[in-house]
Amino acid sequence: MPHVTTETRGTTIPPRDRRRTVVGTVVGLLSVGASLGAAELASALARTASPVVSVGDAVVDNTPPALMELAISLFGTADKVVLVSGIVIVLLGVGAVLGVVALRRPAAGYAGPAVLAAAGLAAVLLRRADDPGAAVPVLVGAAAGASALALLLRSARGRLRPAPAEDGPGDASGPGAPDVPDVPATPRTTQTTQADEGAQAAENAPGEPVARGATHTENTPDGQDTPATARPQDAADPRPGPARGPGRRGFVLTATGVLAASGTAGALGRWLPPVLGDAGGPSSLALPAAAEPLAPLPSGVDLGVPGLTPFSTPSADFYRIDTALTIPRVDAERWTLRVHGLVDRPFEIDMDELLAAELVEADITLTCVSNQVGGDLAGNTRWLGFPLADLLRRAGVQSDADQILSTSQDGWTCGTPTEVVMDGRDALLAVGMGGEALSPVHGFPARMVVPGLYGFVSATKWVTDIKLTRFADEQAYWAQRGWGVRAPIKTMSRVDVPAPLDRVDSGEVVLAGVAWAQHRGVEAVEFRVDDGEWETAELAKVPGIDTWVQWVAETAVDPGRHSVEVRATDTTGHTQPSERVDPVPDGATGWHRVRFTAE
Ligand SMILES: Nc1nc2c(c(=O)[nH]1)N[C@H]1C(S)=C(S)[C@@H](COP(=O)(O)O)O[C@H]1N2
Ligand SMILES: [Mo]
Repeated sequence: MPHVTTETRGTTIPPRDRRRTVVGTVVGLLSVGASLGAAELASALARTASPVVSVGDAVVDNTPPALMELAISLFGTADKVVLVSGIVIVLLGVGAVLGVVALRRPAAGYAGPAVLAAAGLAAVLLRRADDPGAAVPVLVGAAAGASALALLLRSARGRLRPAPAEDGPGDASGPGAPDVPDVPATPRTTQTTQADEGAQAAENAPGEPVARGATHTENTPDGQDTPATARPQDAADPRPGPARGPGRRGFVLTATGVLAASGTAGALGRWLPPVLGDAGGPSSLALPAAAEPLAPLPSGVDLGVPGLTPFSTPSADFYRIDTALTIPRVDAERWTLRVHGLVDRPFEIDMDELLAAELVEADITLTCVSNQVGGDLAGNTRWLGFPLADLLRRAGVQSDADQILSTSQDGWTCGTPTEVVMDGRDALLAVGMGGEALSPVHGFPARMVVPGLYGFVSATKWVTDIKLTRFADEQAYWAQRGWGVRAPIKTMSRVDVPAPLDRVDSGEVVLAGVAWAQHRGVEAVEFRVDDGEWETAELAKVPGIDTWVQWVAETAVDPGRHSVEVRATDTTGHTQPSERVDPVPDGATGWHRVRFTAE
């Protein structure tokens, strides 16, 4: 297809401009790719945060709570993948534009990586003030990106030599078009005129770091620059045709090389950390038994209704909510917890000392404040840990310290009312769940769990610091973003069976679900079918007041569409209200309703 022009919104784009755009885009994308790949590898080797992740963390930190809610409800736990992909896509997009600009104005092209690097440095250093090493991958990435840009620009210039009038078929092809066997070195033909040469020189100006005149060079397939003074030889070349050979092949080779190198670096960067960091994982931690093991769960906690949430949540199925884009990998050997602030005797404890202490067990249902009515951001397990109250007593809490401000290894903070932790409930510095060490996603090697409080004000994972302070003086992560400060878990109930839009046989139908009112205990669960009279459901056994409880009922229904609604009453006599309230700022309310069809 010689002499192809492209019609775009009425504008005729000459083939060379289009080629320029395509080549520039490729140059930009590959430069960004090189930058990201090198940064990933550098972060793995330097054992520090990946810049993409740090930027993501900075985005998360500065996202308004309402938007955060939206993201969580839209993408669930995939919100992290969406965010990281979004950042990479934006970077690639910026890279593509910069690549096109750089072909014309290399100076502007190089300003791109410089500005991006500065922004990256700012994000990384603000977010990881404690880890200046996190700047290393940003700088390595910027250097790699700039080098790739230089390399690609140099060979792209060969690719984009102005073509003679007798352009051949190869001319219309972009980098993605099927390749035509390349012409060997210096196939420039006599058709290349002085005028072309002049146009090229003009095009490269201003500021392009290319020597012109006698030293004007172009790329040959073996990557060597051949002085353009070889022109007389060119003139001897008998073949008519396009000036497409050396530049094209050189560019494709360079581009492929850059792509392969960045892909390899990126893959290594992703693959290395788990390999390097394996020492110190949960499997290396031998948990002692509790000093006084808790009685086994009473038989009858599980009603065994098909489709009903099991009483004990396997760790692998336990919901996960946190702001961490990559799971902090904490070495138990090096882990310490500092207890300080408004205390008489600040101290630090390490894992050996913690495991040697008298550990206790407790059955506690954890719940996220972001859980919607009918949602599944709740899980129940048997925790193993050291009583937080004993830890605080050892430090000697001063009377005005109404807030326990805990901080995770990755800098998340959480404010818990001191009086709640000290009131005798099983608030734990937990090291185990479900009979095993905590898994990395659930806070290995140590986290907090406080029965009766939503996770965001109590359940700090990867906890490394506990500071006694005052609510009036310091605000934790979510409090700074408009969420509640004291957030007891609201009484809630859910229908699991039938599942929404299920089809069941008419006649007797089994209804079942779970209800919770941690640290108050569920007194009763009621249900009603098709907005009829409230009826009382049967409750399963529970080990205490800190867990959820399964409920079950039977009802007779005719063929047709039906709904079932549920509400719980806790032992204080409080019945969950029908009024629908959003999770922000301190938990949703409302009755869960499920629609189903009997046939
Ligand atoms: N370090 C850290 N701990 C955290 C959070 C967090 O973002 N970072 N989120 C909290 C919230 S909002 C909840 S609901 C619980 C969830 O714990 P899980 O992921 O083990 O279920 O962890 C809490 N602990
Ligand atoms: Mo949460």
